[in-house]
Amino acid sequence: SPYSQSFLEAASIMSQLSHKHLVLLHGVSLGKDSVMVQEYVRYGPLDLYLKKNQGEGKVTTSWKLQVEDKKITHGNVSAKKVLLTREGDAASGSPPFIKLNDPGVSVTVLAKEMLVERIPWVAPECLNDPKSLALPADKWSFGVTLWEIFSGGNMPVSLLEPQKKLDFYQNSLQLPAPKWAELAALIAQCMDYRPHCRPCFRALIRDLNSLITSDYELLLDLSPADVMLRDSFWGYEPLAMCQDPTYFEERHLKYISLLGKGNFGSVELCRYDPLGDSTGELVAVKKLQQHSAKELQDFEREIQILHSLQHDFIVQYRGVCYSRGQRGLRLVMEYLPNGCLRDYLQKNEPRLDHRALLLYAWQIGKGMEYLGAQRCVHRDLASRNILVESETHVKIGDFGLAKLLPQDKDYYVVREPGQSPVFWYAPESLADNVFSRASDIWSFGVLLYELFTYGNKSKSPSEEFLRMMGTEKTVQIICHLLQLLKDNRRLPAAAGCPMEVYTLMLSCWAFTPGSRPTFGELVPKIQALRDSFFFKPLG
Ligand code: 953
Repeated sequence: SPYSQSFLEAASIMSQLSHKHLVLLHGVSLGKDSVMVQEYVRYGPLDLYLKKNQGEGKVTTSWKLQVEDKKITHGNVSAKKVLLTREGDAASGSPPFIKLNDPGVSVTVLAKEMLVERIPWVAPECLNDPKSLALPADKWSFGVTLWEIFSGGNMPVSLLEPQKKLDFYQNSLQLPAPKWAELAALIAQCMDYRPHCRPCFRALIRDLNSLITSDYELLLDLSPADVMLRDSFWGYEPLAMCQDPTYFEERHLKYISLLGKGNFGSVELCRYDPLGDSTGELVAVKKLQQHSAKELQDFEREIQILHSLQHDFIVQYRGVCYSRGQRGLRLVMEYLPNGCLRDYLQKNEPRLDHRALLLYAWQIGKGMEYLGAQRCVHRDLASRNILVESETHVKIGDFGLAKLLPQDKDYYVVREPGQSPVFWYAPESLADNVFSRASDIWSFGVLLYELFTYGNKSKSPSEEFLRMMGTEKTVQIICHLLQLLKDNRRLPAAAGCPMEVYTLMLSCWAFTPGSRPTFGELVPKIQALRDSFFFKPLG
């Protein structure tokens, strides 16, 4: 494959080179998984090292690229590819020592989306024509790497979504200039959009050396005040973005376990660990199972919808991860350690009284009332899509089928029927694929039923309805279900379910959408019922 060929080329280049500032290649091992055997470099990638030691005022001394003489292009210069051999020590005056790592897969064979991912390190001219990779491209990357090092291993542009990254180059933008004028000038010279205008490495090294001798002492002992000054140099905005990411880098998302899997997506527990020391926080990451254009577009809408929502009873959007282009789009959410409500009800039935169930119903109702006010229809309200934050707090946890209502209509007609189990569907959804806030109310009634059966599998809506039907094929099931509902058959009252609660369910299951209550009307009724149960023992 072009990747393994590129890998061998990188190895071949590294094997021809020997320099104290280049990582030494011991050899390669070829096979199913080819590996390069390199010297061990103690402190690892410079960008992570800088981030870990942010605010401590450690500053690296100059580092030199002397491949120019050999007319070899590296093609992937960045702080990630710089390894730290020795830390600097201000007290003894010994400077840090770094080595440039192998370039990895060459930009000349990478897919366009991977190139976009490498913005701003990849030179603008290589984006349109990767074959134009030459020494000037390394000079650009060198400028970006300088900026990266002096900003403490941060690179705000790398966290932008792909289109914004492209816009950055299209508009010939520059990184925020540091206030240290000489350094700013050096970076600006390297990051010239005209490749032939970038200075040669000899001149760069000369300029860097003069910078080091002029300000090195001063920079080695940054007081806290200096650190604040340095941070304000770089403009607070882009750096604040790195500290509070809504764009998650794939390489820092460490997979821990699978939380759930559906027809369209799966949700994984990950640790977002940018420092690589397991101190990062746990997050829930949703990704697609399939990657057709339609699914991708729906997923992008789902992300937009969740991003726009903020409510106590709706799972919190944390950000997105764009890895390996579009295929790797992921939705990052807060992690709720108690999982989905259906399983939680099954496990904790003995501890959960009717007041607890009505509290969940009230919270979901509040969340749905808010959702409706945003003109959003959920379309898949069921206990499997509710997450448990704590024994007294639940959240609507998934918006995979959610739609925003058009301005001129209060309903939505979908082309794909039966995307979620039909036993939660209102009759108009079964008959005509019509979804509305009133059809969400129907599903809420079924969810209430699930609550009061404690998620019991043998009493689940599917089992109950199928018992009323016998064995049939999907299309027949839908027709039969619709007929049952027309005949005014409904799910039964669960054993021990209070009559008032069952009455509430039945009101949600009014055949005509207009006859069902709204969430605004339902929520106070649930509250009143809950209050009335205060003094009643478990029935
Ligand atoms: Cl709630 C939910 C809906 C859909 C999916 C799917 F199909 F995309 F994988 C998964 C989930 C889900 N999220 C589960 C589950 N058991 O299906 C568990 C979670 C979960 C657990 C903890 N925190 C968060 N989500 N945010």
